[in-house]
Formats: sequence, C-alpha cells, structure tokens
Amino acid sequence: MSRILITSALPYINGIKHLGNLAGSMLPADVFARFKRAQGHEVLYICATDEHGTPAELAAAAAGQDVRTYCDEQHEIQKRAGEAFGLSYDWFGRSSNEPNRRLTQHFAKVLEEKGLIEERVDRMIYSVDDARFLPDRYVEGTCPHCGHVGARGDQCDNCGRLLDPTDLIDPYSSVSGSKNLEVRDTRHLYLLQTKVEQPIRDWIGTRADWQTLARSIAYKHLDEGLIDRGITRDLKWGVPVVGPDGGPRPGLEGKVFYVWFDAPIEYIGATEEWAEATGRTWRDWWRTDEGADDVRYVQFMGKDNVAFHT
Ligand code: B3M
Ligand code: ZN
Repeated sequence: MSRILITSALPYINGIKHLGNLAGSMLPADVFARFKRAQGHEVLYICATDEHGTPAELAAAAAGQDVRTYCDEQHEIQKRAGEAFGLSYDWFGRSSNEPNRRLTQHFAKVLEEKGLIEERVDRMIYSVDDARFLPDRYVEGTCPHCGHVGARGDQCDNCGRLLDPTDLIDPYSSVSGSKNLEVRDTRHLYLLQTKVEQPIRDWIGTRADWQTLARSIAYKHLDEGLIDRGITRDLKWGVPVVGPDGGPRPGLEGKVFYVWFDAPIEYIGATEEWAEATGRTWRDWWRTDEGADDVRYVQFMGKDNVAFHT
C-alpha cells in the first residue's frame, strides 16, 4: 500500500460553460483515484477553482457582478456540478482562499531571496479611454506569428504561442474596444527563468516517471529558450504583492500576482484547506522533509498547461 497524491488542473472560475476541464483532466484523475483506492492505496485527490486573473474579472464584469460575489457563486456551481458528476475528489478548494494567498507570497519571497525575482520597469499598454493598464486578455489584436485576428495579449488561441501584449499588431482594448492606446512605463516583478533553464533541464532528466509527451513538451519550451517573465499585473483581484512587513510594497502598490503564478501553488493551498477542514496535516503530503518522501504525486492536465506546471 502506498500514498498517492492526485491533482487535476484547476478549472477557471468562469469555465463551467464548457466540459473541457471535466473530460480532459478531472474525469481521468477521478478514474485513476477510484482505481488506486480500490487497490487499497491511500489516495488524496485535490482540485480547486482557479479564480484570479483577467478571465475572472472580465467574466464578472460581463455578468454585472463584483468579482468576489461572482466567484462565490461560480465556485458553488462548479462544486455542485462536480458532485453531480460523481467526481471523488477529497477536496475542491479555491485559489482565492487564505492558504494560497499566504503560500504565494511566501514562494515569491523565497524566490526573491534566492535572486530569482527582480523588479523591472516595464513598458506596458495603457488605455487612455479606460484610464488603466491593459494586462493579458484586456488587450486583443492580430497575432504576430500566424496573423490570427482576435488573439489575446497573453496567448494566441490559433497557434498556441505565448505572447506579450506589446507583440500584438493593431491592438485594441477588450474592455471598451478603444484603439487609443499608449505604451507607458510601470514597475513589475519578473521571474528570472533564464537563470534556471539548465537546472530545470537537469531536473526533468531525473523524472523517469514522467510521460514521454509531457517531457517532450517541456524540452520543446526549453529548446525554444525560456524568457524572464513578468509575474505581476495591474488588477484589483488576485494575491496582492506585499513588502517585507506584509503591507503594500513601495513602487508596486495595487499590483497582484499573475494568475499563473498563484494557480499551481493552489494545489498545495487546497491541501491545506482540506487539512484545516478535516483535522489532518498537509505537510506530510507535500514536504519530503516532513513525511512526504513516500508520496507518489500524479498530475492530470491539458497539454498547454505543461509549461506552467514544469
Ligand atoms: N485554469 C487552465 C485550464 O483550465 C488553468 C489550469 C490551472 S492548473 C494550476 O486549462
Ligand atoms: Zn498565432
């Protein structure tokens, strides 16, 4: 008998309108969890809603709700849908809950102490008519790689390439449609991925248990070359960037972490939610120095999630 930790990709809070997550990640994870339990193994299957970022803000705005109320409602709907489908997760958490906020700020602090995060002054798209910066999906335009019209600022849905909003040709605000955009200076935190390219490559080489496809996708990203990536955004909804005293960080007031920075951390955060609710402990599922050395961890996700999880 062994201990098996299972996670499936966290569905976006606005994702109930399609069953892609359920069929792609949650259903296979559920089958695997049931099979391993039936074999007598100790299984912990964790999932959660992925609640931050521009998708949540834009969907809440479209629904005419404040984003907290929208997420509260949508979380309940998704939780009930999962139960109605008979998904057997042990916990269905929320990335907007306190454990994830604390852990995300903790990870950022440790990464910065290790010299892997730095502040940079960035040139970002500012919408004069909307009186705000336009991160990620708040700006749309034509993909510079494949010419797709309506590509989002963070990714082209047609060719799958990750984008920077300033790469877009003929950009416009997805809030107002305005083309009255300027590029302005603003301060952001960057994750220095270029510094960890070789350690990540070496580490993947040690993961004999990875599926061939996952490994080849990860190597493909490394072969293309990693870039240092901005991990903060000008949004109201998200995990706030804080200074050493836990208050607003000078120069980065009002910024939050990018949703893809906090979302994978929620696998751990949701385990902490489960532990609090059930009187169990979470560290012995995650920390090899605190009892998790015998845990086998199996992740279920879609192909385009591999880069972020690696
Ligand atoms: N919400 C993308 C997706 O639903 C994203 C996954 C997060 S897993 C940490 O495919
Ligand atoms: Zn494209």
